[in-house]
Amino acid sequence: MPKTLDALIIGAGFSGLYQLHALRDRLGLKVEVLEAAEGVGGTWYWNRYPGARCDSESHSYCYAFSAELIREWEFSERYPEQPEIMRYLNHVADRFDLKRDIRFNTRVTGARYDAEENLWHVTTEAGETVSATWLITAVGCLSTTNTPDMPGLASFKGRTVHTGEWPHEGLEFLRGQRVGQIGTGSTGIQAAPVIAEHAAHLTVFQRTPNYSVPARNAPLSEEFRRHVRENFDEIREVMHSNTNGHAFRITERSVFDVSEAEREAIYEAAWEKGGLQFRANFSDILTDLKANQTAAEFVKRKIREIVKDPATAALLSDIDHPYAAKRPPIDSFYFETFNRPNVSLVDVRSNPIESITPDGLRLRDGTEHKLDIIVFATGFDAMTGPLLRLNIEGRDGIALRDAWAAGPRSYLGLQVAGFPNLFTVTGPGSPSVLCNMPVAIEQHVEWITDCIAHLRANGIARIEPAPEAVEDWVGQVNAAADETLLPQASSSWYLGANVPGKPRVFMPYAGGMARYRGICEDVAARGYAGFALS
Ligand code: N01
Repeated sequence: MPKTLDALIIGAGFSGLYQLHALRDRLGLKVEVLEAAEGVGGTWYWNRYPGARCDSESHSYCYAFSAELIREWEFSERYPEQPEIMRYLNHVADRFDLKRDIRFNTRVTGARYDAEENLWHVTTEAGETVSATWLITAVGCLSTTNTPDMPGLASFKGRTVHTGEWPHEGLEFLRGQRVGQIGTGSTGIQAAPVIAEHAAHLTVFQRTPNYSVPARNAPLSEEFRRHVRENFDEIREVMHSNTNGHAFRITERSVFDVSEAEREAIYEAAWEKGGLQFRANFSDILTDLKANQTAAEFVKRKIREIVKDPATAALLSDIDHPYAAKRPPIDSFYFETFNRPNVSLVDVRSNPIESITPDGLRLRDGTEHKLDIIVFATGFDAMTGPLLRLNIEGRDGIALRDAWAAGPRSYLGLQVAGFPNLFTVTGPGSPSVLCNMPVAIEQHVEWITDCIAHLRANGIARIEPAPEAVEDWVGQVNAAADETLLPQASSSWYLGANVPGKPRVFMPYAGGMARYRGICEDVAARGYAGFALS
C-alpha cells in the first residue's frame, strides 16, 4: 500500500525547507520532502565549484520569517561562500527539526495526478510510490545542468566537470593541470580567478563576452552585524518594497537628470562600492537603451583599463548586449586574472569549438588546445528544466512537457492549468531569478501555505487555474518583459536561448517583486480569483 500524505515536497533547498516547516509546523499537515542529494542545500549542495559564492549580500540572503533565526545566525562575509550557505541551511534544518521528514538520496522520476482519487502519485528512482493531495515542487530554477553536446566529448582522455556538479573532493585535482574553461557567465566569472590560482594553465573559451562589476567582498564588521541584528525589520521592509528583493533601494533619478561629470562620479563610486547595486544608481538603466549605454560604456572602459594586453581587453569588452540584460555577474578579480602569465583567453564566437578531441579541443580553424581538464561553466536548462525532468502528468494524462512545448504557461508562476493541486515554488512566470531568491521563495511558500489553509478550512479539495487566467498572465509576463531591455540579450538563459532547441520565451516575470506580491495578495483576497476551486 503506497504511503499517502497531505503534502509532498520535491527538493530540500531554500524553498523545500521552509515549505516543510510552514506546512508541517504551522498547518499541522502530514508532509514529506523527497531530495535527490544526500543532504540539504539544493542548488548550493551541487554548486561547489571554485569561488562559488552568492552575489546577494549575506544579510539579505537568508530567511526573514523567524526573528530568532535572524538573531542567532551571523554570516562572516559580505557575500556568503558556498560552504557557509550550506552551514546556514543545515543549521535551519536542525533548528526546526526538518531532517526527520526529508528523505535524502531519493530522486523523483515521475508524478501523476489521479482525478478520481484526487491524489498525486509520485514515483522515485528506487521504484517507490508516495501519494499526496498537494504536490509542491521546490526544485529551484538553476538545478538542471546544461552540458553542450559537443562532438567527441566521450573521446576525451582527461577529466570533464560541470560547475553545477562539482565533485566533493575540492580543488586539488586542478593542481598543475592544463585546464580549459568553457563559459563566461556568473559561474565562469567566479570560477576563473580561483582555477587560475590552482592550475598550471587556464584557457578560458569565451563565446559571449560579459559585463562584470567588482563584488568587493570582505569580512563583515561587528558594527555592521549589530546593525543588521538591530534593524532587521527595516531591512526586510526595503527588501519587500523594491523590485528585486535586495536590501538596497533603487534611486528614482534618471541617467539624464545629472551632468556627464556627475554621472561619471556616481558610476565611479558605485564601482568602488561594488555589488549588484551598481545598476540601482539610476532608474532607467534597464528600460532605456541610451541610459543603459552610459553604464555599458563605463564598464567596458574599466575592462580595458584593467586588462593589460590590448587584444585580450578588446575581446573581453566587445559586449553585444545591454548592461544587465543578461544576469549581471559580480566578481573578485575576474578581469585581473587575464593579466596572469598562466591564463589565456580564446574567442569561440568567431572561431567556435568544433569538437572535443582525446587530448583537448579543436576549433573550427583547426587550432588545437591541449587540455588535461575541461570545466563546463555552461549553465543550466533554467527554470523549466528542473520541472520537466520530473515527468509530471496532470489531468487526463497530459504531460507538462507537452503542455509547455511552446514554452512555459502558468498562472502567477504558481500553478499550471490541467495540473490540480500542483504548486511550483518560484516557477516560470514568477519573479524568481530576477529577485533575490530567498525573498521570492518566502513569498511563494507563504502564499501556498495560506492557500492550502484556506482550501482545507473551506472543505475545498481542488485548486487549478482557469485557462483564461493563464492566458492573461502569460500576456502580462510578456508585457512586463517588453517594458525592459531584458529580451534584447539574444543569448540569455532568461529566454531559454542557451539550450539548443528550447523555445524562446522570456520566462521570469519582470514586473518587479513588490508589484507581483501585491497581485498575489489581491488574487487571494478576491477568493483566489482566476483559480477554479472545487
Ligand atoms: O550560466 P550562464 P552560469 N560553447 O548560462 C557559455 C546564477 N548564478 O552558470 O552566453 C561555448 O549564465 C555561454 O555562452 P553564451 C545566476 O543567476 C548565481 O554562469 O550562451 N560556450 C555562457 O558564457 C546566473 O546567471 C551565482 O554565448 C558556451 C556560459 O557558457 C545563472 O546562475 C553564481 C556553450 C553559461 O553562462 C547561470 O550562470 C553563479 C557552448 N556550446 C551563477 N554553451 C551567484 O549568486 C554555453 N556556453 C553567486
